[in-house]
Amino acid sequence: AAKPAKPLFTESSKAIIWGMQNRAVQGMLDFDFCCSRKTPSVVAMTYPFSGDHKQKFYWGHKEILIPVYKNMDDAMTKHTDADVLISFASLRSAYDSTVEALQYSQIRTIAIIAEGIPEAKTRQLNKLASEKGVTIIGPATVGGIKPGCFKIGNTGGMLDNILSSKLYRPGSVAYVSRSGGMSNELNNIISRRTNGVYEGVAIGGDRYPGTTFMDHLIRYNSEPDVKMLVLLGEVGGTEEYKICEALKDGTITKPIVAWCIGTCASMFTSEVQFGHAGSSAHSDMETALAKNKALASAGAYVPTSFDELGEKIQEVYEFLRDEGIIVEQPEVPPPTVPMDYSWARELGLIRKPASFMTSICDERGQELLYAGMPISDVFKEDMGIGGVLSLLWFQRRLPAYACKFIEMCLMVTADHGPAVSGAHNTIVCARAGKDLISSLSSGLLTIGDRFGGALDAAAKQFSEGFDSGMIPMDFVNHMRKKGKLIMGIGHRVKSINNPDMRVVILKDYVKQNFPATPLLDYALEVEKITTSKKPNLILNVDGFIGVAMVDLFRNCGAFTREEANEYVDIGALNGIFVLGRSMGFIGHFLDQKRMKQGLYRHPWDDISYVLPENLNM
Ligand code: Q5B
Repeated sequence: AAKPAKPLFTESSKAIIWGMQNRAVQGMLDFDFCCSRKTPSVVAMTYPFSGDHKQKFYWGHKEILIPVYKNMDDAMTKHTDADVLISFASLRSAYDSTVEALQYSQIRTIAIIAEGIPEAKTRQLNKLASEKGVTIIGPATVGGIKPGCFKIGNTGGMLDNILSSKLYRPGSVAYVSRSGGMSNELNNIISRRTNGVYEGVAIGGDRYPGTTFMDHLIRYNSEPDVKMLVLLGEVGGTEEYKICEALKDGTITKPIVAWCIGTCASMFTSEVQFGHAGSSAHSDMETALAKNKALASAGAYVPTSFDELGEKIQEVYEFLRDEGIIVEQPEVPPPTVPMDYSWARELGLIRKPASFMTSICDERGQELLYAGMPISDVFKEDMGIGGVLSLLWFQRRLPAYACKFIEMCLMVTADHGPAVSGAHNTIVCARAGKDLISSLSSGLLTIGDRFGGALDAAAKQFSEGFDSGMIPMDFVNHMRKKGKLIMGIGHRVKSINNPDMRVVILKDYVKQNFPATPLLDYALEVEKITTSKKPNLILNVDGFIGVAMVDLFRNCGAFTREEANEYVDIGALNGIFVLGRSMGFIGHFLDQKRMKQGLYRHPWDDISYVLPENLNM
């Protein structure tokens, strides 16, 4: 019997991963756990574009930290037990990072996942690796898997696949394929037809793979626990003929089931290039048909089609089992690896009450939805800011006249000069060197009952008076008796002699477009009474918008009475002033910055200092 070759992977193999491939790393750790490995197979990650830090992963239920090093040298010197490098480097950086890894004698195996590395570069890598006695798997591969021991990156797919193909414990069948995708199909076929996979390697689809079919088959042939071999070759190249020679000269002694895919190439009238760089026949010899024929005559078990590959594998396996060459072992269930929350949820296996609910916007799908309406439709229908606001604030489409009214409110409240409280605060804040958001917030925080924030309270007070059947005079007297100011009444500079044009504009529009304005009419009657006492006690811009919005809610047909009241109660209407005036505050901020205004200090002569007399304590 041939001397057993040193296995590429054992249950104590440890890898350094090149690249921030957290999913692949977690997949490897889950595989390790369900194989009952004692320690994780990933000891470190290296990635030149990140600083040194640690990444969190699961080891079964537990959370563990795996170090990430910016420099490969640190990863190697701090983890001298690592003997495998799995490189997820791109085709641009794979060469340099592999050359670098080859400088470290601890590394015995390198898997290169990248596709598209120039062939000349791959050949240089292969030469260097062979000088150093390093096994390269790839490039252009998913890698390989040794059940119970080690899994390269994403090989074998997700955990449910690992479990269903029983890749957590060794079987007796070792395979080699070119294709990573097909290697997963082999895992499936072999697990169904035999006692399972002992080891499987996908050498990769490039013309010059780092290791060849023969490298792995010879290794498997000398491995006592491997009882039969499976080869999945493909159209292109002549590597399969070396296997024919090895079968004939006795280098390969174990039964081998072989199939080269790509037999359909003969159905095409021109040369066919399949998915891999190497999968194209340049001569008759390189066709899948010719290679299958040669393999069969060399003594391999060759099915008549890929569909029959499983049956052929089963046939050979059952023969070996019946001969006592393969002794089936009792199945031991693998340890349970907890399922990731997101995956379990996707499979519909778990549910959890959300801690957070939303009903206005959904950004998860292909297209952003405002209250269920795709953003492209919002533009198609030219809904404008008023329409967007109606969707996001009220979850419904309001009639066009209502959207226009909302936009008009935003326009008239956009600014009212630098002297008003909010603009003043914004300006002082900007001049103190603060940023836009701080200055804007400073202005917004000034909005309240007296300044700009009287819309909701006005809507509520006038509604209560009107709904309770109080005539306007009684309402005014009632408020006075309670010692309360009527919200939405009064202005510092505007009066009946100096009317507020903003209110005039809105009033004209509302009178012409709203279906009914009972509350506004009531408020205007109140205004007549208050202005007869003092000319500045007008229905101000806050009060006007407040009562007009109540008329809109109650009469546009889009809200129930309860909904109309609720929007007032929850403070929606002040939002109109806040939103509108934000435009002005931002304008004031930019204005101050543009004019390079320095720190504001209030002049002493404008402050009356009224301290208590010296108390002579
Ligand atoms: N009296 C607005 O006051 C102001 C009365 C009233 C009954 C009233 C005041 C008020 C309610 C809140 C309100 C929004 C503080 C205003 C806005 C946006 C702005 C701002 C801008 C912009 C003005 C004098 C006499 C007193 C008071 C009586 C006053 N208000 N009676 N109900 N509401 N209104 N805020 O002029 O007998 O002499 O003691 O709080 O609606 O913020 O441009 O500046 O776009 O930025 O200082 O338009 O009306 O009057 O407090 O000296 O009172 O009138 O009881 O009577 P004034 P005061 P008496 S819009």
